Amino acid sequence: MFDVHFWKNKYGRQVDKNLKKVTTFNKEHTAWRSSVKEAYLPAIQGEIDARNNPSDPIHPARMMARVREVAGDDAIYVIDGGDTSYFGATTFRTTKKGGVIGAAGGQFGCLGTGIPFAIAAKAARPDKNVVVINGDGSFGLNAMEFDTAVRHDLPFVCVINNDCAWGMIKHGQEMCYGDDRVCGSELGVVHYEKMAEALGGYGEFVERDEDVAPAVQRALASGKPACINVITDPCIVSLATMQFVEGFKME
Ligand SMILES: Cc1ncc(C[n+]2csc(CCOP(=O)(O)OP(=O)(O)O)c2C)c(N)n1
Ligand SMILES: [Mg+2]
Repeated sequence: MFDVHFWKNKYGRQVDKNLKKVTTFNKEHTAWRSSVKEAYLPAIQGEIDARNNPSDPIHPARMMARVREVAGDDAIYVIDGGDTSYFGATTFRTTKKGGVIGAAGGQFGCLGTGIPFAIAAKAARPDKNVVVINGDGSFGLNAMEFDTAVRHDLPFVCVINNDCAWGMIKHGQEMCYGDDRVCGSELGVVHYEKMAEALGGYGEFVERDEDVAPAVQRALASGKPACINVITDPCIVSLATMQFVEGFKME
């Protein structure tokens, strides 16, 4: 039988010691972070270019950059989705602690937490603009909470990065099994913004690059819980998905 006490005595103390070393001595990560950034630059150069140039269909990195331009670095951003989380995490910055909030359970964790977290953020900080970036799939998990937000007058803007799919899963299927063997991961064009409108919120459907920023502006000005449903390029695969899929291959 596995003896917990024996395990704790034999290995536990060493783990404690190592953790202490890490937390006590390794607080300065600047050099390490710069070397990682440098190493990644060739891989993310395309995304950096995409942010700065209009695209048709809209590149998700471009869509996020436009949202950031409008909402600014003083807003509270909440991120929810698969590939969407990657593009959100690489785009949004904040000047304050807690200004960019990821999924419950950490990055790429539990889908569906975006809208509830946005409602909580607005309740806690009514003076702030709160923007949630949602994948279209993850939006569906707690979209009914628009009703809660309307009832309690807690306005936030939900921008959907709508790639018409459970993108991270679909791209994984394509890479592992082939483009013709995608299963259960396509969602199609759905007018989620109409659901927000029907519940008393504000909604807009966006397909063109130049319409993203004005739509987000109107949503912020509406003073209502808002859903800006942006159709983005379904062929873009995030670096996170590529790394996951490659990492899981056992060869
Ligand atoms: C509650 C929950 N269910 C399932 C998953 C597995 N999962 C990870 S990413 C993903 C697809 C997410 O799709 P979407 O929200 O549209 O984001 P996209 O990847 O398309 O940007 C799924 C199903 C999860 N992380 N959490
Ligand atoms: Mg999606």
